[in-house]
Amino acid sequence: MSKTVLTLLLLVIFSGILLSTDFFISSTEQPYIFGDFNGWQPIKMEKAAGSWWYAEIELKPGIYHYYLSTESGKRITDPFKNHQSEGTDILNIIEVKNPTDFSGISEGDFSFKIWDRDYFNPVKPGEFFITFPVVERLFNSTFLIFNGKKIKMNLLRNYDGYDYFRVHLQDIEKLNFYFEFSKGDKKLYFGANGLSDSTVTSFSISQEDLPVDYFDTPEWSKGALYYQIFPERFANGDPENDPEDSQNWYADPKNVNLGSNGFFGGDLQGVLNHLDYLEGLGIDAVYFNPIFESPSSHKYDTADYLKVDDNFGDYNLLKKLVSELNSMGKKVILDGVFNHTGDEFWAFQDVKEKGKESTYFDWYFVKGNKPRKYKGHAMNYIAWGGYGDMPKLNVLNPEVIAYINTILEKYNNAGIAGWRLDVAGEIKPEFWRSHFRPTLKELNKNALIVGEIWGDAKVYLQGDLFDSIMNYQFRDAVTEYVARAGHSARKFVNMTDYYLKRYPPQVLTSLWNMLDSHDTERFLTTVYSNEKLFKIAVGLQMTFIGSPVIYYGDEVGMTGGKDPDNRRPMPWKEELWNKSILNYYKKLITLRKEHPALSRGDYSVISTSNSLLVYKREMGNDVLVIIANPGDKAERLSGITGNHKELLTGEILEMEGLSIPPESFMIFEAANE
Ligand SMILES: [Ca+2]
Ligand SMILES: [Ca+2]
Repeated sequence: MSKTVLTLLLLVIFSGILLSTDFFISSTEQPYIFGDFNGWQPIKMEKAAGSWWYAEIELKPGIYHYYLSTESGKRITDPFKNHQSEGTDILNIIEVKNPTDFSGISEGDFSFKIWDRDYFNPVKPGEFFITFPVVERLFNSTFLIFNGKKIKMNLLRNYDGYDYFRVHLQDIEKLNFYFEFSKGDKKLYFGANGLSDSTVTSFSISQEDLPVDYFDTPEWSKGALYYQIFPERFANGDPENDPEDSQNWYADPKNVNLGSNGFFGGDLQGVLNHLDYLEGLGIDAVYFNPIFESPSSHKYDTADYLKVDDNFGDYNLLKKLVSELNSMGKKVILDGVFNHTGDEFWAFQDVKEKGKESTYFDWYFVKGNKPRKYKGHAMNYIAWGGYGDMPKLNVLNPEVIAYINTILEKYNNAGIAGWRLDVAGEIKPEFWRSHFRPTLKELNKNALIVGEIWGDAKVYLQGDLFDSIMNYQFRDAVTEYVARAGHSARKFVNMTDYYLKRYPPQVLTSLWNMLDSHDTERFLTTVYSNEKLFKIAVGLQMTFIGSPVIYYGDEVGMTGGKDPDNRRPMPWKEELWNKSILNYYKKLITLRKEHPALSRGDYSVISTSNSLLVYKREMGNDVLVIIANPGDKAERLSGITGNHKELLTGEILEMEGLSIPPESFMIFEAANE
């Protein structure tokens, strides 16, 4: 094919293509774009944060004229694009170029949007992450030209056809930047006027008025270590308040009722009696499953939110417990069950009795005049999971909002540090965004909000809903890698990269990394009580980026299948403890305290090979190399040389060609000279 024919062919192809073109302006009123690309018909711009608006318009290559105007007819000049005088008015001009003009590169190869947190991510004044995704292998390197200085962007990871370049800007005063890259001997730029090979306009915006809001998680939550307590089963400190028919704490789990109507007498005094134990473990925070008045053992069917369950204690005892934990430097997180109440909750009782005549009728979703008796019949009201004893609460009802505010205030006064939100994805985001979050953060700006989200939580972690989530995706990755026969290190990396790449970087150390919970089988059971594999999983949990959550009793080797077998009473006879597991936990927790890299450092993968996983945690001079091999064959280490100290055993080892035994886990730091 001759060059002319090829050019002609390309022109035919490209003259038909549409290129996404971005418009981005600041205005106090809703702006519209009027252009010759659609016969001057108004195009409504979308709201970003602050005073910023944006629009993405698909245009064929060519030169276009346009202007911006508000509803009241006020003309605005787009400061980022070229413009010319048109009599007394200003017209903007934009040239949408053929990809052939840029060695085949087009704006479609980039997806940087300044109004999207994925790319432009303000953490706090002076601190920003900027991420620039480019179609993979297009450029070897990308630079950020920032306030006139050239900064090389790190290739963070390659994922799904894109290379992700990122910079973390700290202590900066002025935001003024564009991107630069080279293709052959050609230099290209990407700025507020799009892609160009000549003049580039910087993204120049003030830190007081950004197109994306600042968002950071509470400082204390970054890398914090949690202990999850299911109060009915942790410790019985007061036999006086035991429910009737409480069962023997040490009875064979096979012969007792662990379910929602089975009781053992655990309570808050039990936790108070074991504060030394929690201190000895070295945890930073306690997450309690629900503690409010409820007829069940799990208490997810609340009868009264303003009352601590009488079998657990009372409000004053809670206050005492929280205050003792706080004085030990430990935070307390409560379980917030706001999707539904229990059917014994007074408002629902009133609706059941009076039907439509009840003041609280609109607190629920009842079809017809009265909630129909549910046992043995179909329900006529919405309930969680179809369980009639958990009627769904109408959280957007202003009276319900006011009631929930009193709950937040009461427990904030007790000194708690935040809430874990039950089935958070089933509640309209509007409730979290406009009511729950602002109210709680107003009471305590350092309060932590953790959603129970099992899958991809990206939309919940954009700054307007939650600070963290129960990170079951971490558990899934560990299960796949450690517990399943494939033991693929690459799969572990892919599964964790999937969310690490998608979530804002500032939430990553605050994610609740769990191996198990009151809703899953215990991890020791998942690995068929293989202690070596369990220790690898715990090792990953304690060294991976995020906040480990220990489900009560895992640390002494408790086993248990799915709910409710995972809720057995915690043994307090030390002869029933697996001391090897407990000491291992303590050793790892000590290392977390000694090495800030483990709790708050950056995470990067060094290598994966079959079952061998090697990754790094790094914070300043604190650099640790973590190595796992859950496979049943030894694997040879490559790419790391020199003497390193293994921190679990204290051994000094030469890393080059080191054989990593099957079913092993190691943490190295470079040995001192
Ligand atoms: Ca008790
Ligand atoms: Ca009770």
